[in-house]
Amino acid sequence: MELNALIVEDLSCAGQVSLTSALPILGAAGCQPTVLPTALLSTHTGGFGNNTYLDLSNEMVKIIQHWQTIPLTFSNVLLGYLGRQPAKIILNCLPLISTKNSFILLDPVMADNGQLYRGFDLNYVSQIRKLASQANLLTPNVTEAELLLGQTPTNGSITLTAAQNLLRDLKNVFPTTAIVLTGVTLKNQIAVLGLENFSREIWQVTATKKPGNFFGTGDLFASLLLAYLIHHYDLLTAVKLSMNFILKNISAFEIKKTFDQRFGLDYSSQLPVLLKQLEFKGGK
Ligand code: PXL
Repeated sequence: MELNALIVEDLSCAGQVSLTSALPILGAAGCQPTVLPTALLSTHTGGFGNNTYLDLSNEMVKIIQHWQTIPLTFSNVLLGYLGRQPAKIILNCLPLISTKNSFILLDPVMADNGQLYRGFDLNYVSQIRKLASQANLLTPNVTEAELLLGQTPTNGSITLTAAQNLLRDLKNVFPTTAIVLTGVTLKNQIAVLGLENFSREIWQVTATKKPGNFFGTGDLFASLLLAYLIHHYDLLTAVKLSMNFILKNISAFEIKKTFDQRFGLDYSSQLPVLLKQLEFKGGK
């Protein structure tokens, strides 16, 4: 995979979500990230009250039009929180900014714990469903997986068997897309399940669940995953390393119990580890 990446996500000014974590991770990993911001917000929409929201759909169209005049296409594309209209725009523009061989990771950021994020509705879900069929890798959490399947979301806590069924059902709907189902909570464990294109076998990576609910963890996970994949790690190893990165960061925060988790995870302590792993892999 070539060392370039386009990140299509919102810019939430405060709180480490979306672009504010994907950009430093993919930049540090030497992936020369280019950004296409979908919306500008004062904070993410999850718990800070009346956040501002500027939809950047019109600007995105102009940015892409300009890109058509310069030699710029992307071998890797990370699609995350796409705002309201932007999902439609991306559907139209994806062929213009990617090539036939581009690797598209769609993190269908739209819901968690049984609830759509503020500002999203079932129309957005259906746009994301269309996009998902064009992605090479999909990384939904349990609620997003249920929504993609047209199911009424549960509260996000399911059994292992139900999670495996969810994964298989998704694979039937999106047969050419590898799927990593995140945030499967099993008693005191947290699991990530994967189903790839070359095998019908589901794999699972499990870790002890850490207390707390840091915002932006899913965004961080998707950007780490892409960074490792670009550096030729296989998907299962990339998932293990990404989970490890996040769990180590959370441990660092357990010491600071008063930290307001709405501001997201400070990933900085693990960046040297990431760089060492990528250096070892010889990609930099
Ligand atoms: O971390 C997911 C996310 C990304 N971007 C925005 C959000 C959220 C979750 O609440 O509100 C704007």
